[in-house]
Amino acid sequence: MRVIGTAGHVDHGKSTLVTALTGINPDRLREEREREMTIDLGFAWLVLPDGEPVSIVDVPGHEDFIKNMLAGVGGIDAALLVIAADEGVMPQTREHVHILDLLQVKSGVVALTKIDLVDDPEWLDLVQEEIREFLADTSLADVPIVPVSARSGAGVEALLQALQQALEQAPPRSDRGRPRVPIDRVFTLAGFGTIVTGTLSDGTLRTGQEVEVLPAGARSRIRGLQTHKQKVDLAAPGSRVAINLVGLDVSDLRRGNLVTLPGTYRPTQIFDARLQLLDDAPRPLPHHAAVDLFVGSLQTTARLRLLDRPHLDPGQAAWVQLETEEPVVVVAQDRFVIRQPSPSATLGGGFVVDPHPGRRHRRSRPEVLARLETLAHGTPEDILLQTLERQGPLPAPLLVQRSGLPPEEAEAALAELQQTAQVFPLLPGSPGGALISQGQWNTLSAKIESLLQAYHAQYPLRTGMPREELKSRLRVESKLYGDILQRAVAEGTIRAGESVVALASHEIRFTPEQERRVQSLLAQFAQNPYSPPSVAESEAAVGPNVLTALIEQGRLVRLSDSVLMSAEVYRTMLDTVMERLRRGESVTVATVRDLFGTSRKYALAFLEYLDREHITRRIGDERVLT
Ligand SMILES: Nc1nc2c(ncn2[C@@H]2O[C@H](COP(=O)(O)OP(=O)(O)OP(=O)(O)O)[C@@H](O)[C@H]2O)c(=O)[nH]1
Ligand SMILES: [Mg+2]
Repeated sequence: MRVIGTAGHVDHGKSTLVTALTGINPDRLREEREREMTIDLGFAWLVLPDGEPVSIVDVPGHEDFIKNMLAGVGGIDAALLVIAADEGVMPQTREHVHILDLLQVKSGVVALTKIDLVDDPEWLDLVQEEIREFLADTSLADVPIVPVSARSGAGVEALLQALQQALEQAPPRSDRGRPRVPIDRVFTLAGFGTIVTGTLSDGTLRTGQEVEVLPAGARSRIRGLQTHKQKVDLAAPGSRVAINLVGLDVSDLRRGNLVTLPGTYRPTQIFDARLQLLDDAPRPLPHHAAVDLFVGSLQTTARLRLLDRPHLDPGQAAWVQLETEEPVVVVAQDRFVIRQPSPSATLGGGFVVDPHPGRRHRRSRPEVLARLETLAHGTPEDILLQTLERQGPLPAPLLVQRSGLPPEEAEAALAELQQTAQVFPLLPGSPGGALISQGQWNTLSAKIESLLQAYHAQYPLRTGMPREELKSRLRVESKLYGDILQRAVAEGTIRAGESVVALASHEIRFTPEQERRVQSLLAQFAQNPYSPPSVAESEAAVGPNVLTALIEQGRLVRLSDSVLMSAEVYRTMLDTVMERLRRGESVTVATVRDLFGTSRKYALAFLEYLDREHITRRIGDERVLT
């Protein structure tokens, strides 16, 4: 699952464009509709041309609400930067792009909107040039610019295609078995109780699971889960989720809190980080400056300790420690933004290097700085896992090579990862084959499960999803696909036949009315074993879908376009005919007709079916065993 976040100057048409794309007005507050201005985050969703559902977080453009914008962009995969063609790049266009750059959002699309207001094509060219130039030094340097009008609908299709491509380029959402949902909304719903919403990352959540809300550590249980207003039992990383929490009051919860599994994360009030100050930050930062810190959906104030210099100039980067006023939950490599409260301005941002240094570091200590330098790149284990996650299952030698680590170091780290089962052979018991990480496998098997679940819900009368369809939905390499299925079968989650794949728990269930018709049809087959109802008659009796299900279940055998037979009769005929063939006797259409007192048409369909199944071979009028 993926999330797109809007960005851009006030009144440039973000919410209107989201409505045009999704049919959902993200401005849900009365005050927003009255003032025609977004104040807080809005949420919408759509299905891309390729069938993938995606969420959209719509942010306010007005600078007074920049804090709400920051609470929304934390978990996005791609940006939809909206720039009005009649105005071009404006102050919050710049500020939002700086924030996306600090958060290293590299995928996205510029929607050059309101083109219906611009008659002059030269003006449009000029604005595009201005945008290109402005984006050149940012993480969004190479994103496409798509001219659109939410009013006329021009360009909306092209925009959808561009968003789809942008998401294909976004790094994968991984399942590290450590789910976390930074809460961005808390409310009560009559009949349900307390609901929180947010973007799930780093793991999956299931209905019924015990959870913990940090930093307070309050325990609760997931009574219900929803994605895009649909009830789900399992939510995958990247999903927008609404969680119905048991036994917690709205007053126990607020934006910035984190929902996770008990004991998974530990809050901290001091962490080490790499900090970059923006080129146009208004002033150098002194040691111990007070700043507003934004990480996940959380905002708090923090003191900034400069570890390697007396003050930090605009455009410079430094090793720092942040001491936060409130406990925060952060993970190494998490991105954050800092701002000065007044006059309001974004100063810079960076990433977490050590979430739990435990205490203040002495400043200007080479050994401290060297350790931070190493940690910033990640341990060899981290690097191997990242390589696997980006490049898919790989055999050990390729993984070692592509990690870019010294071979001995990589091999030792890989041994450690295998020892602790964080990495294992994709195909159980084949150590020379491709290796996969636990996280990657979790992601993959959850995806298989949810695709099959959706398929079974849509086609309850089919035995399963065609193998090829599942393969293309999973987007895995052909040579790995068989191994992936084999592993899922071994784990007991799915059944894989020659042509279809199904959840192990899937059963075809008829409605009582369908069941009644099935029984009546099967009774007709039993009464007239050798002149049974035709395909057309059976279809008329139970409907084409139920008939297909009966054939897929093996209760009826389809001998030809028009001839059906009950499975028991087919077995009996086959046994009798096989006995003759084994004795070396040949069998003709007339033999079968006379043996079973059936018609010629029926006997012919039976023998031709055996030929197609490669049980018999035809020589002249006779059949022999193949
Ligand atoms: N002519 C024209 N007007 C548009 C278009 N898109 C939006 N508008 C108008 O521009 C105004 C602002 O649109 P919004 O969608 O509220 O802008 P926004 O970017 O969401 O604004 P904030 O959320 O407050 O930052 C509204 O009056 C819209 O009707 C467009 O494509 N063409
Ligand atoms: Mg808006």
